[in-house]
Amino acid sequence: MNQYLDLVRQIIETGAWQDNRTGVRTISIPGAMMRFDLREGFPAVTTKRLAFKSVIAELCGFLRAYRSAADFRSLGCKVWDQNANENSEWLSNPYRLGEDDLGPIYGVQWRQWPAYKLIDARHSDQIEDAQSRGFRIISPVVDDGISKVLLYKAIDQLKDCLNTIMTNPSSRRILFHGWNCADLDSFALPPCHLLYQLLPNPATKEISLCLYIRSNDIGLGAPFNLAEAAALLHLIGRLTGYTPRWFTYFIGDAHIYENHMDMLTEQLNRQPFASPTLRISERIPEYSVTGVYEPEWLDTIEPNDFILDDYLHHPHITAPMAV
Ligand code: DHF
Ligand code: TMP
Repeated sequence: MNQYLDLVRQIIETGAWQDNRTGVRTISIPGAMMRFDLREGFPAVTTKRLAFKSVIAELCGFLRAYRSAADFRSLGCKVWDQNANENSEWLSNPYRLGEDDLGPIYGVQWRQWPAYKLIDARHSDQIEDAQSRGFRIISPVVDDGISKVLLYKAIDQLKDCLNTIMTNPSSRRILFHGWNCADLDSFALPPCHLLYQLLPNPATKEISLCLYIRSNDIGLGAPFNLAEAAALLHLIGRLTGYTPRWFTYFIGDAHIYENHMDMLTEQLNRQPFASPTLRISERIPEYSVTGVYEPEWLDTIEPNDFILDDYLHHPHITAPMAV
């Protein structure tokens, strides 16, 4: 994890101090990248103890399309409590569905992206085509004097990605997105990690991931985001018969909050350990062994299905999250 410490150093040495909505200033750089060879280990920070259980619980919550802090807590992840209940802008947002609601964050978009089509009623071929792909007719409507049909479908982007890995692995279009423009008014926090592209190589049977994060809190957020995306890639590899290989992590605004400086300078003084390894429970069938494709495991995977082996780390340190 030297790359993480290099990024921390680069931000401190070359960044600019900036204000932001939280009132806690950051030192920031515009644009950064890290690239990990997952054959060499799992990207868990070792200069502090990563809250691995919490990371994995958050991932399982996303896979189940959870949208309330209470649901995340029920799996063992408390990191959404403050966003759900302490940001005054969100508390007065008309789309908030009461205490603990977060809006249709990550998992809702990953597994149930709300898709609508408004088709001219005379184009029955288009309507039939959409229906054959799972769109359901909601209602006939008159739009600008023209008779149309409104159709709806909740798109499972993630399962669609797995299906494409199985049927068309040379595709360069295997991605899922969190940035739903039409929903931006109804999130407790607009998506930070927002674009995941999967790159299977059918010749080597390796699968890689490119992740784009528009805004990244390097002290608290990045260790979670790195571990979570790598764990997801391991799960996808298990279900589709590929070995995780390259994990490339792109950041838009890479920043350190001013009240995280003590934590991070302490981490820079610590000598990193060798990376641990991630193991996924044997109860999750390995496609490359069974030859049976079971994407339904995405819905029932449990926090205990992810095990971190040989994790050597320095003592726990933490710092406040800016809300
Ligand atoms: N807001 C801000 N300002 N930064 C974030 O990283 C952030 N992340 C969110 C929601 N809002 C955010 C979701 N992810 C922690 C880690 C990840 C996370 C939110 C919070 C966190 O506080 N981590 C502590 C405690 C973890 C634990 O014990 O469960 C840590 O020390 O890692
Ligand atoms: P912003 O919406 O003003 O960019 O604030 C979001 C903050 O949360 C920002 O500091 C980035 C941080 N963040 C992460 O770094 N990773 C995450 O996964 C989440 C949810 C937030």
